[in-house]
Amino acid sequence: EAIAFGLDAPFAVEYHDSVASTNDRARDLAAAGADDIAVVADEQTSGRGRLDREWCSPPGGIWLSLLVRPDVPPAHAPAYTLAMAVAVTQACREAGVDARIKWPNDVLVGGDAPDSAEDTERGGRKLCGILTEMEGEADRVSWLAIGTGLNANIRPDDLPPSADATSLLAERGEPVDRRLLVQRVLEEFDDLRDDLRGAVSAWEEHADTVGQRVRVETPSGVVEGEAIGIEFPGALLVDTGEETTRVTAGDCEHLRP
Ligand code: BTX
Repeated sequence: EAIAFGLDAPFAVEYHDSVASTNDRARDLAAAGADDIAVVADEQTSGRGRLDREWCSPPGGIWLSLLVRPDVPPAHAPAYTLAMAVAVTQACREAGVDARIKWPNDVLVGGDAPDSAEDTERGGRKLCGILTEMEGEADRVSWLAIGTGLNANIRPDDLPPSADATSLLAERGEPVDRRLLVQRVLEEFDDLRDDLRGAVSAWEEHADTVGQRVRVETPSGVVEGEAIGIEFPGALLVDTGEETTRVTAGDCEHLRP
């Protein structure tokens, strides 16, 4: 199946067989003045995660960066990451995979669902990660590149062994139609971006994090407690037992009771 052709999506789509990073390509397009365009690649040769981590991007994935120029302050950017996580989760569920979101930017399978017997030691298998980059002034975003790495038709052997990763292929036992999936993700995102507060509520419905005991490594230290909610545009509220802390960035681990 090819992801290149016949897409009927609410965004222009630029397709690459192989590219260093779709986020880098989106940055270049932003510098050239482009707007509302999705860059999709079959393979990335230097895919990036957060904090300069490597993102393994073999052929068969959906490596997607969506360039948008919303008229919002930079502080609202996290809501776009959450909206993308919701869009991906819904599209994966339509493809028959019971995906859940872990704050802020991971889409997982298994592990934290209350009735899940598997992965009890591991906290879920990572299906997708999102890296949003932006440029802007103090009061207004110039552009946002929402980079989404979805392990679609990737064999388990081709995923990083240490990362508890999974793919739609591994979960379903058969490949997905990537073209349709890209289209559904873009359609869902297009709906959600017009109602970001609604997107943040939808996020809460699809997320496992709220209600869990969590340990979050933030840039200013570790926060541990019960995740009690999410607050627009994307802060996690953690009840530490002494106070409610708003966490805006960090790596979150769900703790077992
Ligand atoms: P993250 O920093 O939350 O996660 C990165 C970590 O995830 C890695 O350190 C590794 O342990 C694990 N990992 C690496 N590759 C995979 C994979 N394919 N599946 C599951 N786990 C993996 C998450 O960063 C954000 C990733 C965004 C990727 C997209 S792809 C399109 C766009 N272009 C680009 O270069 N990055 C984004």
